[in-house]
Amino acid sequence: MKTLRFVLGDQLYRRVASLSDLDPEHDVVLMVEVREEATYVRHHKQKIAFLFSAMRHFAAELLQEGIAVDYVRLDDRGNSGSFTGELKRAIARHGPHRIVMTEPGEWRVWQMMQDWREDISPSVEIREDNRFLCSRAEFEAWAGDRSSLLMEAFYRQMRRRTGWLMDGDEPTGGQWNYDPENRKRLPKTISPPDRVVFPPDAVTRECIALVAKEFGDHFGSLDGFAWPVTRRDALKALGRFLKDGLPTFGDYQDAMHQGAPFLYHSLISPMLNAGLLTPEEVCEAAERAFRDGKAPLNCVEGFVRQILGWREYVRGLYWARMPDYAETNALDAHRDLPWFYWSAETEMNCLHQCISETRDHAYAHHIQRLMVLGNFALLAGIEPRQVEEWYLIVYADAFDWVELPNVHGMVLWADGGVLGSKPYAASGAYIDRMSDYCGNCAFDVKRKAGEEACPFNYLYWDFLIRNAERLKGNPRLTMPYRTLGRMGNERRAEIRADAERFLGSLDPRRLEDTQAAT
Ligand code: FAD
Ligand code: DLZ
Ligand code: SF4
Repeated sequence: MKTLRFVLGDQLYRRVASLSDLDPEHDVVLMVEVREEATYVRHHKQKIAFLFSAMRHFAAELLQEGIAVDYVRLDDRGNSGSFTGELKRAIARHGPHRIVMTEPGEWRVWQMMQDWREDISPSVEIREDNRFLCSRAEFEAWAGDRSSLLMEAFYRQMRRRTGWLMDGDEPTGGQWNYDPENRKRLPKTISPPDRVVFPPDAVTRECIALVAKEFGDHFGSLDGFAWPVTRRDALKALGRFLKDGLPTFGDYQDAMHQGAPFLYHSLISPMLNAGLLTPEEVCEAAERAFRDGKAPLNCVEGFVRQILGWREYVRGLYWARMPDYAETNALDAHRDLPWFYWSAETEMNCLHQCISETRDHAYAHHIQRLMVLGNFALLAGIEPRQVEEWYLIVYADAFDWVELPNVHGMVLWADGGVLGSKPYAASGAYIDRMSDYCGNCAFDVKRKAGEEACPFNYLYWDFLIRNAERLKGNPRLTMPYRTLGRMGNERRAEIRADAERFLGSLDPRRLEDTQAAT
C-alpha cells in the first residue's frame, strides 16, 4: 500500500509520528516550500532561510537512507504556493492509498487540515505530535477544572513524572527553584563565550540567495547567518553550550549587556522548534552535566525549567485554550506598534540595542523579549495583535504555539491572568539593574519626570493609573498601588502629561505601509 507522508517544515525529526512506520519500498515523503507559509506574516529573512535549508538537508538525509522524497522547492515550476495546493498536486502525481501527517504546531494550519476532510481524498490520518514531553491530552487532564493554571504547579508535576533533578520524591538539593541565585548583572570582568558559528554551506547559501531574491522586503538581515541547519550541527551546538554556557547559564540568565547578545544562552530554540533536537535529549544531557559535576544545580535547574516547564506549559496552554485565547484584550490596549520596532531608530538605548540585535540575528534572549521589548509594549498599551505579529515575524524560533502565550499572556497580560498572576510591568530601574544600557542612553534613568527622564519611569506609573480599575485589586500589585495612592494629584497629572507627550510623539507607521523594513 502506497502511503504519502507529508512532513511540515517544523517537523524535521526522523522519528516524528508520521514517519514511524515508514515503508521505504512503497512510501513517499512529501516536503514543500510554499509562499503562503513564508508570507502569511512577513517572517524575518533568516527564519525562512533557516527553515528552507534545514528542510533541504533533512530531505537529503532521508534520500541517503533510500527513502523516496518528493521535495517541492519554492521556485519549482507549477508550485501552487500553499500546503493545500501542493498536497493535491502530490496526490495527483503519486496516487497514494493513504496520507499520513503529524499534527501541526499552529492552530491556523490545524484549521486548514480540518478543511481537507471535505476535499482531500484519500483522507488524511493526523497523528499526535510526539516531539513534546507532555501530550495535549495530558496537559488538558492536568488543567481540568483548575481555576489557576500556574506554570510552577505544572513544572513540579513534570519533574515528578520524568524524575529529572529528583531524589526520590524530593527535588534534588531540596528546592524546586533557584531563581534568587539567578539574577546577577554581568560584571565587567567576565566575557561570555563566543557564539558557535556554523558558516553556511552550499545548500544554505542557495537558500539565502533565494530568500534575498523572493523576500527581500521582509524584516531582518541575512548577513552573518550562523544557525546550524542539520541535526549533526545542532548536536554540536548543544555540546558547546553544555560545556561553555550551562555552567554559568543560571547566574546571568536575566542579565543584558550591550554588544553581547547571546551571553550564556543556548541558542537552541530554532532547532528544538524545527525538530532537529528533542526536549528529552536536551534535558537529559543537562541533568547528566549536573550529575557528573560539570555544571551547578542553580544553572541546570534554571535551564531544565525553561524546557520541561515553560516550553511544555505554553504549548499545552495554547492547545487547551485556542482559538479563544488569541481573541482577548484584557487591558483594552489599542495603540499602534511604533515604527521603531522595525527600524530600531529610537533614542531609548535599551530598545535600540534589542531591536538591532533582533534584526541582525533573528534572536534576542528571554529577558530582552520580556523586560525591554515586551515591557515597553505593555506600558504603552499597544494592541496585542500587532505585538504578536511582530514577535511571530522577527525571531527564528517563532511559531504561534510558543510565541502567542508568551506575548499575549506573559508580556501583555491580554489573557487577564490565565498565564501570569500579574503583568510584568517595570520601570527603568529594573533595566538599569540588569544591564549596562542606561549608561549609553540619551535619557536619564534616575529622573522621573520631564523630557530627559527615562520614558519607562513615567510610563510605568501611567500604566498603573490607566489600568487601576482592572489591576488595583490584584494582591501582587498592592505595593505599587499603595505608593500611587500616596501621590498627590499634581504628581499624577505630571505623569499623565509626560506619558501623553511621549506616546503622542511615536511614529505609528505600519510595515505594510512601507516598501521595506530595515
Ligand atoms: P535559553 O535561554 O538557552 O533557554 C533554553 C530553552 O528554553 C529555549 O531554547 C527554549 O526552548 C526554552 N524556553 C525558555 N523560555 C521559554 C518560554 N518562555 N517559552 C517557551 N520556551 C522557553 N521561544 C520560542 O521558542 N519561540 C518564540 O516565538 C518565543 N517567543 C517569545 C516571546 C516573548 C515575548 C518572550 C518573553 C519569550 C519568548 N520565547 C519564545 C521564549 C524564550 O525567550 C526563547 O525560547 C529563548 O529566548 C530562546 O533562546 P535560547 O534558545 O538561547 O534560550
Ligand atoms: C515557517 C515556515 C515557512 C516560512 N515556510 C514553510 C514552508 O515553506 N514549508 C513548510 O512545510 N513549512 C514552512 N514553515 C513552517 C510552517 O509554517 C509550519 O509547519 C507551521 O507553522 C505548522 O506548525
Ligand atoms: Fe532604556 Fe530608560 Fe535605560 Fe534609556 S534610561 S536605556 S530608555 S531604561
